[in-house]
Amino acid sequence: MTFKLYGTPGSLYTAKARSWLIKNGVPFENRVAGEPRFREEITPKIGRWIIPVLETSDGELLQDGSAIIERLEADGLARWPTSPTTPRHRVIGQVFELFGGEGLLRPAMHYRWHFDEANQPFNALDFAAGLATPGADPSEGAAVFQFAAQRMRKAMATFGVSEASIPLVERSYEQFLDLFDAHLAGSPYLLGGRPTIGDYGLIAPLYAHLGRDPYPAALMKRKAHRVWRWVERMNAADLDSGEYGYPAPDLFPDDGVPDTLKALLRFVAEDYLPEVRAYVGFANAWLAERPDLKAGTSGLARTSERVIGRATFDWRGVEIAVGVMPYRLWLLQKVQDAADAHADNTGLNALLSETGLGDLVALRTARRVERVDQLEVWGPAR
Ligand SMILES: N[C@@H](CCC(=O)N[C@@H](CS)C(=O)NCC(=O)O)C(=O)O
Repeated sequence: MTFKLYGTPGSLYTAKARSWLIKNGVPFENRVAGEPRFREEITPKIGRWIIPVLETSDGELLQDGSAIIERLEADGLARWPTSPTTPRHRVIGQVFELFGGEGLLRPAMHYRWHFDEANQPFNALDFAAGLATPGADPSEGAAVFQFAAQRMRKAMATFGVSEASIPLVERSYEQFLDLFDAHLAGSPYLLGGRPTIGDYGLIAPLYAHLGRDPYPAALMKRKAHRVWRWVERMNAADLDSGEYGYPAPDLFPDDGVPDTLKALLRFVAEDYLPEVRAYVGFANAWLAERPDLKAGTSGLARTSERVIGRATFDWRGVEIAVGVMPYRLWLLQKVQDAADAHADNTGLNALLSETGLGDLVALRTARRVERVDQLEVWGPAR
């Protein structure tokens, strides 16, 4: 079976699904969202313009990186298990799926859209390559880039990038690079000798924006060679861990968590937990105002809408506002489901309290988010 992966070369979320397909040796074709077929046939079926979309050889469509990975793994296509099964590793995997896809959006947007001299010539061509009709006149590519760039610069504010937060975004990202680089001194992947779901979450921003756009790619190469190598590794078909002596594809023994990984978890607590608190609080207030919202609906007017409102909170001493997306709550639920899967969570609870991440498991929405027909909807009241 050959899959078709619709996306763009520089798309953050496409990078996650692509990396999984490559690493697991699953044959697929990289297709671009600029294909007329994507706009005309696929988008209406999905209900909104969104990438990535995976098409199976019998025409089934799957949208969403996390759903694609889960489904292909359930179909037996994983070369190595993607989701760890021990309590601590399982939760850590989900924490980094959430943090990678959603928590690194501030640096991903800032470093793509604020360094025009270095980035713009590359991105103009790169956006055209992914979004214009294949073979079209360059003027179509230029128009497509103008349109996308305008939207994305505007969208940047909904991720909390502002004049006041920019210096903090840079400081926090450099701190993340230092911590991840230090962790990778001991193992080629987040949890040891092979990639797991946390690596696939992290690769989304670290490949597509931060490891590939000219300005941040140079920064990563200069400041965090091991992270840059990990980005390369995550797009290689083998384990690509020669400099570690090509260790066996095993996770840290005994559900173990090295100190360098604890330091990364502490970073997530400091950097992202305030945002999680804000959006869970916002969602619960929003749900409380809509007691009659029917299960299976989103409460939004159009299927293309993804944001239920804006939550404001203090981030590293600056007030920022972010869009509240049920999709993020769905990924947060995955962390919580992972924690709920084990009867004995003694070791996990100790780790969460030691790293300040307890609230990530404790903070829940009054209703679950479900994905039905590729869209996020609210489940019944708990
Ligand atoms: N969580 C979704 C998010 C997908 C997503 O937001 N993709 C971006 C591109 S990287 C997109 O399609 N945005 C819609 C737009 O630009 O209108 C997934 O992993 O599939």
